[in-house]
Amino acid sequence: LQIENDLREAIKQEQLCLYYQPIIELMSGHLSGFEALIRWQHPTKGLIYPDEFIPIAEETGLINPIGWWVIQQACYQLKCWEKEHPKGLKLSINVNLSAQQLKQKGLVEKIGDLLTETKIEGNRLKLEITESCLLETVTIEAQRVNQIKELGIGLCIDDFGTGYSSLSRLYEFPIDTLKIDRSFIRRLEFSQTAIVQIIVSLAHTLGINVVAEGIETLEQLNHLQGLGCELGQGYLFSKPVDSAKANQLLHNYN
Ligand code: G
Ligand code: G
Ligand code: MN
Ligand code: NA
Repeated sequence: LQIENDLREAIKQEQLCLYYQPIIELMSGHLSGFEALIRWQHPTKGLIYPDEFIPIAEETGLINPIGWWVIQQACYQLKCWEKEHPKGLKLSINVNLSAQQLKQKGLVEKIGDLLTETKIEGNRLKLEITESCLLETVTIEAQRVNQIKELGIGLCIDDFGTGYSSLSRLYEFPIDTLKIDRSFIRRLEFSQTAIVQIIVSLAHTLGINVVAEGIETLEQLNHLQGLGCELGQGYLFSKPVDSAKANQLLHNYN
């Protein structure tokens, strides 16, 4: 496959990069952190979005080196921002993790070493896994999830409400955050608030944080504030931006 070869080359030639989308505290408007979203700066095709190459990376196993690169890059970026904003910057970065990465032996040890090496506290890093990924986990991967948690790293369930939910998994895993899928946020416009309301109250009852995804309008924001949803991201605040622009956002917010 041409794209597979190109992707191998992309890793070597450092054509991959991370974009960052702000995650905002909805009550105060403060910046809580960023979600890292991978992009591929292709030499001839321009900027390629993850939907076009992550599935191929997953099929070919290239997701492991790529995913590892993402985690490293996120830690280096945190380090970099810390230097530029020395006054107690308490940002975190969310990284998306593929199901396959959890199957990797040695993943947790590698992450632990990286945190030690970069002197980054575990709680500055959050790993997002989808609800279907969590449902599929077998014992060994479940152990890995728990070991990740022991490093202090946050665990987020991405696209919550769209996969095959097994609510009992919320008890089995040390989950910090539910990310409400943007399809439910879109429906707030039509006053379909019930599902968001239920997810927020479920999360809060369990002592879990909630992030609303895909907030595009003030009306949606007002609904979410009314429902007590504490965190959000979406085009209303900012689209995903490159690291230089994210750095500017840091200056504006802090
Ligand atoms: O901008 P957006 O097109 O960035 O992202 C589309 C999808 O790609 C999202 O579902 C997101 O979870 C996924 N994605 C983005 N970056 C990464 C990454 O670094 N690793 C994995 N596994 N998925 C990612
Ligand atoms: O599945 P994941 O949540 O990780 O995907 C994030 C995806 O959502 C990225 O493709 C990102 O570019 C996109 N996104 C982020 N904010 C918005 C938004 O406000 N509206 C829409 N339509 N997409 C968004
Ligand atoms: Mn995500
Ligand atoms: Na999501």
